[in-house]
Amino acid sequence: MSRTKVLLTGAAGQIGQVLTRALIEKYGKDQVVATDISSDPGFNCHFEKLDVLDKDGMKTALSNHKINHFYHLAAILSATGEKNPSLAWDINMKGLLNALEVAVELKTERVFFPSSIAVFGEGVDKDRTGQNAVLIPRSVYGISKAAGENWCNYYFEKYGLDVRSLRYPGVIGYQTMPGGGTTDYAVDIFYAAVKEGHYECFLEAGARLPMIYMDDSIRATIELMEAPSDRIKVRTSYNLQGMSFTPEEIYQEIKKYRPDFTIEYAPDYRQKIADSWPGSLDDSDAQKDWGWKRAYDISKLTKEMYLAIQEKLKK
Ligand code: AKB
Repeated sequence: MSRTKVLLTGAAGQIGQVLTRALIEKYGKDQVVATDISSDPGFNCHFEKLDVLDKDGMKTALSNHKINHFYHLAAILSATGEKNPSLAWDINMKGLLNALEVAVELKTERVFFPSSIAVFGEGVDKDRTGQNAVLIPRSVYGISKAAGENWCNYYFEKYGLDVRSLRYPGVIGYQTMPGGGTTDYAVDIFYAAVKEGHYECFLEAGARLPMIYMDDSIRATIELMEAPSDRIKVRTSYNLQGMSFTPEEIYQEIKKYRPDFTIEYAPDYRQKIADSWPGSLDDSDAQKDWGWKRAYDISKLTKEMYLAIQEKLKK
């Protein structure tokens, strides 16, 4: 096999920035090409502006740099998607189809597609939602991700494209800010705790959702992409679980570091999206097939997040 050379779309996003840096660390800066529609956030690898709706531009970038691992991350998330459904559909669907078509044309070895807990909606057990549970999403974002997973499976079956995917829970990290998601509160709350000592939460106190620490999500992504092809049995998308908590539970954890921290609940339109999502996922297929194992629980996450943000805001 040739040396791994990766290209990412959406590299300036919440996960993209951290994943790009992790891939540079793993493969070396000359082996990574970061692309995004917005400008370079300061990577020390090659960066190109790329709109995922520009199929020719995508093809040129992948072919010029002789890419064999393609991480197609660019997407509009759940909350923004509800405000602008047609934009979410175009970026999430057309962007993915461009990526899959180009990967087939160029015989790209491996493709990564990020899916989400948002693919689930009606008719599932909220607790430990299964790998093969029914997909009746209630958000535009969820509809696009459920369709996207099926397109991935189709390209695998029809063209043998080695495409791999994870259903990400809400990703929580101190390095980057999320944007336009329903789980964003779980990052915002830490900044509010450190800066103001008060947080107004846009979800209800009891809105339990699956979450994952950034380190775990990056490790899962790279482990999935590095696994031998015959270990990948699911070609739609793997359930991935880190931990589950409610706003009130994470608030109580943060109070251990800042006892005077206060919270008030002012649920908005995002509560309806959260209501449609599972409270936890059963990720035993990921564990069994390619060895997934989470490293962070709520207390370890809270400690690292709080201390890292405190340090960051001192500078
Ligand atoms: C969102 O809240 O939209 C995302 C997700 C769970 O996919 N973080």
